[in-house]
Amino acid sequence: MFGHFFKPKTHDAHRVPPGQVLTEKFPVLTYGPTPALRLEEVRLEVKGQVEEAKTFSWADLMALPQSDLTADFHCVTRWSKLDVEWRGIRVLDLMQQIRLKPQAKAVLVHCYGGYTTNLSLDDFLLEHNLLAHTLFGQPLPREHGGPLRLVVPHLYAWKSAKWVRGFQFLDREELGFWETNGYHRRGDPWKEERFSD
Ligand SMILES: Nc1nc2c(c(=O)[nH]1)N[C@H]1C(S)=C(S)[C@@H](COP(=O)(O)O)O[C@H]1N2
Ligand SMILES: [Mo]
Repeated sequence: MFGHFFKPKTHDAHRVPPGQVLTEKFPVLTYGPTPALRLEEVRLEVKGQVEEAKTFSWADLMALPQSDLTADFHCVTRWSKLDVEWRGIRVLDLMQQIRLKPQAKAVLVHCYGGYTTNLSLDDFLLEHNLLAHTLFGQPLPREHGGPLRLVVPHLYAWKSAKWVRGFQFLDREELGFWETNGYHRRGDPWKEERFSD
């Protein structure tokens, strides 16, 4: 379906989670239409269980520290891509701007186009999580979530929400789009958390 898959070289085998095959391409996996957004209209809204809700413009986001991330990408439909190179704003750097209420336990990620996905606060507040605007040194292509997507590399890629529009902090877990349609609430590829029981 996505061209040819291959088995990892021996030295990479430990990087491929169970049940996954490698691809050198970067397949596009989108449910529904692909939003077209101009940078001037992009907003990132942070709301819910926070002391003060905040909205970030593109300029606000670019003024935050910028970081690189090289990470493997694992789709639950069984393809993995090693060493994807992203650049953007670390979730932890964004969250320096936000004071969470003590009861915040989970986050529901909202996207332009209506897609949602859920994360526990523990899975969200990790150093490697990135709001990416650049892929392999180029502006993030629209089909891959440009201008701005979340990258959560330790979980299956459906958690890496494209065209992200906001973070809603919650005092208890609320499931997102795929999670209400049979996918696992967490999605750790190393534990093969593909589907809910
Ligand atoms: N907004 C949005 N984000 C999304 C999706 C989607 O349909 N809509 N698909 C998810 C799934 S299932 C995967 S595997 C990855 C795919 O990212 P890619 O298209 O850049 O490969 O995006 C995730 N993020
Ligand atoms: Mo996926």
